[in-house]
Amino acid sequence: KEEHRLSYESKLKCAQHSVSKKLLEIALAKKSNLIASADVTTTQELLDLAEKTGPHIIALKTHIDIISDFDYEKTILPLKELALKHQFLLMEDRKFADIGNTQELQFTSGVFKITDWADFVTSQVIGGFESLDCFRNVGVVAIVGMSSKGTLTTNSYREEALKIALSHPNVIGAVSQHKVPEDILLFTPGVNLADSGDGKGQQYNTPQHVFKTLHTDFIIVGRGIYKAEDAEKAALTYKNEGWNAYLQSLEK
Ligand code: 5BU
Repeated sequence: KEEHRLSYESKLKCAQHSVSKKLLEIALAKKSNLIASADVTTTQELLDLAEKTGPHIIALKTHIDIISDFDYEKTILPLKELALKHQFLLMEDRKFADIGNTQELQFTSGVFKITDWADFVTSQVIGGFESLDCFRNVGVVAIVGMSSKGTLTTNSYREEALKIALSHPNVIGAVSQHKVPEDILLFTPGVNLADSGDGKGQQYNTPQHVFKTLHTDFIIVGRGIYKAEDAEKAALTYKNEGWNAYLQSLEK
């Protein structure tokens, strides 16, 4: 028999980490489980997307190192203002993958100073349990499984990665294309309503599919939104699709 999934309300009751709590509170307040992935390459496009999608999303996912004209004052300060205005969190998809000391430097130094503005970050767990100790002031989403064709995140890798994710106090969730235990939040990229792939290895599923089969908590949508003619309308569509799919997954 199919197991029930837990609702956001019940996950909120047992949430330990302040970032998990915030995410779940925003999800319930906005009736949204949508994270927009801002894979754009200029500050203007980033801020435009944040302004348009802001009311409909729980978080904006950045790859801050692809912004060609990055400038802390001109890029981050207005982005933080938009996050406050529209009540969404900032998720930097840095995918750290080194020893703890180097990750700590990448997290705190350089031009991006991720530690100063990101609410949560993604990290590989390939460096082992202690490599995640440096992310003290943010939440970590551990990369457990990837969405791309031929990924090396096999069953046995995912099992070991999950052990680290479940036991580390800085970890709030996992990125995966497979089910994870209910005590960790599941973030699923590779979501698109129109395409099944991008010709570069990405593999897409629909919101319906990921909520029903993976019991995902949050969907991550990039090109489905920022490449759309009307990004705001697309965000609203994914928000509604995601929320309805979540409600249906509660009934099963
Ligand atoms: P897309 O345009 O919706 O394909 O963008 C997906 C985003 O999610 C993009 O920023 C990727 O870096 C990110 N991603 C992913 O697609 N698949 C994964 O397994 C992981 C991250 Br981990």
